[in-house]
Amino acid sequence: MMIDFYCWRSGNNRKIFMMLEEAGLDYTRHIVNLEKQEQKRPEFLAINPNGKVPAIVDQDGLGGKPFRVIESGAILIYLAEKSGTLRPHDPRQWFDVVQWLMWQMGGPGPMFTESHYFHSQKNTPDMAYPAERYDKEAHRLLRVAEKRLGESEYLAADFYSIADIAFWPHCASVERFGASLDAYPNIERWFALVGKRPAVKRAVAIIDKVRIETAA
Ligand SMILES: N[C@@H](CCC(=O)N[C@@H](CS)C(=O)NCC(=O)O)C(=O)O
Repeated sequence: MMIDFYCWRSGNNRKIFMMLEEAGLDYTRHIVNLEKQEQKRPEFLAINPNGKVPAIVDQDGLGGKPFRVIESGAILIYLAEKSGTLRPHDPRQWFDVVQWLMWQMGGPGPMFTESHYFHSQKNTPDMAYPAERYDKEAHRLLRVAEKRLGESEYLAADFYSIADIAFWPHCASVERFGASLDAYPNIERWFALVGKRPAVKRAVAIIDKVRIETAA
């Protein structure tokens, strides 16, 4: 039985494509077109009351019954648990992973998005202050990752984990808030390393296909 994956082509969804490909799980993608506001339709709100993608429904979920999961970080944990992929059993290693996953969910996830938005508005009256504030925070988070990836091969530890999956898609578009990975050699090294994984290449190819299918 398959996993129904409600998705779009944007960053938080890319994490789930990467994980589904890594775990080799069967899934069906259901495009929720954000440009048509499909995420706010009642039929999708019945799946995710928060009106955002990604969301999954595992038809063979907990207790063998359909189980719905929302929030990309929770979906990554769920899929790691379900498949046993990228799920270290040593509690110390697992909580290192969970900490860096939560760092991404509360830090770069929302902050890079806001920074991108306010960066694009910075010449509009009253927008200079929020643009500067979010740019500063986004660059600070990049410096945190840069230091971390200078000490450790991957984000959470010396092995690839769902924390890397969570951060990777957001690093592909830092120029949207005026940053460049050229200035962050440790992130650049790690970004290339993760990008070489066959599952990541498959996920990127699928997302490109979705982009073509959904081009207006
Ligand atoms: N915290 C959520 C954020 C999800 C999110 O912001 N999704 C975006 C696409 S990447 C979305 O659905 N935006 C449409 C909207 O906000 O109406 C997660 O990590 O899953």
